[in-house]
Amino acid sequence: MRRFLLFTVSLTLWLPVQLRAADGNGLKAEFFEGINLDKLVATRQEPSINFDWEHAAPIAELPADGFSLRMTGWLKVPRAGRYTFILRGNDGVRLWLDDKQVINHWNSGDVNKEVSLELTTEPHAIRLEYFEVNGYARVTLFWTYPGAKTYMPVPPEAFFLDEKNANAKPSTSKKIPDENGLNMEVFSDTNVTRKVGASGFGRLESVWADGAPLPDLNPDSFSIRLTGFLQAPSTGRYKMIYFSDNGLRLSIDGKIIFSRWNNKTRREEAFVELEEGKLYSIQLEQMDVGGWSNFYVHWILPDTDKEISIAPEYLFRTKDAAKKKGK
Ligand SMILES: [Ca+2]
Ligand SMILES: [Ca+2]
Ligand SMILES: [Ca+2]
Repeated sequence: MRRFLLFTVSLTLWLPVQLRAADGNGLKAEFFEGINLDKLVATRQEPSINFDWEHAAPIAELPADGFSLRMTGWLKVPRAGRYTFILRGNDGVRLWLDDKQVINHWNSGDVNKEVSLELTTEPHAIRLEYFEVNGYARVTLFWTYPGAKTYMPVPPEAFFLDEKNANAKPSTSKKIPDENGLNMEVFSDTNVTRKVGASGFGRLESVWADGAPLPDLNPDSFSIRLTGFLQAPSTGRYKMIYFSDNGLRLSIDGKIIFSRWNNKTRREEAFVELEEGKLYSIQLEQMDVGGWSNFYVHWILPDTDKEISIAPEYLFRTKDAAKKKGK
């Protein structure tokens, strides 16, 4: 009950309350070969529905083209009322809420579909299906909630792996680790100065689109800072690749990997040596000065040639979280 209250209060006030993720945040993600959920190749936990794979593969086991994804879990809204959900991406999407299909666009090409629904604060079963046939691959679920001025990606704090977690009753069952991902600070200027909020954040990528990271933030003048730890899956030379609209800075163990803080939109690459199992502190800053905004950081592992998304299992909010995970 305490956790339930904390969650409700945090999302209701949002600014400047520090969000604390309850145990069991996230969604179950099943990745399939083929565009029709054909052959299951991996199951993992993902913090939210906010992916920008561009031309890369989501995970090493999958090709960059011709895959599909099913995400399931529970959605809990911060207060009762009318919510507008917007699904944007490329290619096909299907969305169910409370076992009712609310969006169905199972075609190739860009998609931008919305649905408006009255929701209670009870947990709502959610299911997303997605496929990528070729070219660009991305999918983000946005919402606007009652009283909000802008829309934003539905944050990880609103997703739960099971109904019990969503109700946040004290549970004696095995805890699902929620330490993966990073810490996010949000600023109401383009120079990471005026801090207006903080929360957990799952990945080194986000599509803000024409919206903002927080509901009342000016979508054309904001910046964010992500901090935490990165663990490398193998030893060797990594090619790091980023894209950002607009500026982006990335440092690993205090060493600057990328630094481009201007109004341009650009993709760039750099090499970095990493050791298997070692924990590296990581900091990413990103900003938008107007219009569309998104960013991602991908990597190509040593002795491979496939660009892939950095999965949340390699990202940790704290050093302790990574140590716990390693056991
Ligand atoms: Ca595509
Ligand atoms: Ca913008
Ligand atoms: Ca922009």
